[in-house]
Amino acid sequence: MSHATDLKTLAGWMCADFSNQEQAFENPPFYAHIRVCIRPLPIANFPEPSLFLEQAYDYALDQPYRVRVLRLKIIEGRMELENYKLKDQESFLGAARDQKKLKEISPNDIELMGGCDMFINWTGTSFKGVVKPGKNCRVTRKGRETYLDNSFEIDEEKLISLDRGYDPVTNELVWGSVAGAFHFKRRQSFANEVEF
Ligand code: CYC
Repeated sequence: MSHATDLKTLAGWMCADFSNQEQAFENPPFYAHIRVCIRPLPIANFPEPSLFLEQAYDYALDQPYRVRVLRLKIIEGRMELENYKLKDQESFLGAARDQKKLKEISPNDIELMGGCDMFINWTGTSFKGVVKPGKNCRVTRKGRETYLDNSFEIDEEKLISLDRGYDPVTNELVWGSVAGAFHFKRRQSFANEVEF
């Protein structure tokens, strides 16, 4: 059984090669086949627990369209997650599937995405994350400024994730799944690579 500040279990569950193949197959107009690959960054370079994330279409695994570093922290008895961009995303493309590249990343290569911190709570059977309230996580997409509203849930079986962007003035949905959350399953776990 896990608990509210169990970074190791959370990281162990997050570090995997995830696919929503079943969902994409069942509902092709609404869900593309996406792969999410998360690997721990070596503690030699990142003394604070940090994960590297790549999101890609299954047919273009070597050209991920979203690359981030996620830093896990314990603050006031619960966990939080900070989101970082890569200053030069191009130089590290594919690092989630290439340990040699992964080892070349250092804290100097990343940049905090202000306003995008998340709370992560233990539900008793899973961890649930949500971005901190206040519409502060701004994402410009299709030339429009939006704020992120999201939630994800993870356990031993699955990763469920819903990320959407809304217009800060009208609260109208601008981007994100109209059909609901993405359901990912693990193809391969990297829990054994977690060093913290
Ligand atoms: C955006 N997703 C975002 C943003 C944050 C997260 C902070 C806004 C800033 C940014 O572009 O990074 C964070 N979402 C998360 C985290 C998880 C999550 C930490 C737990 C793994 O689910 N994002 C995912 C999903 C996936 C997704 C697994 C569903 C397919 O990690 C989609 N998130 C997604 C997209 C954007 C986004 C498409 C918009 C990015 C953009 O247009 O720039």
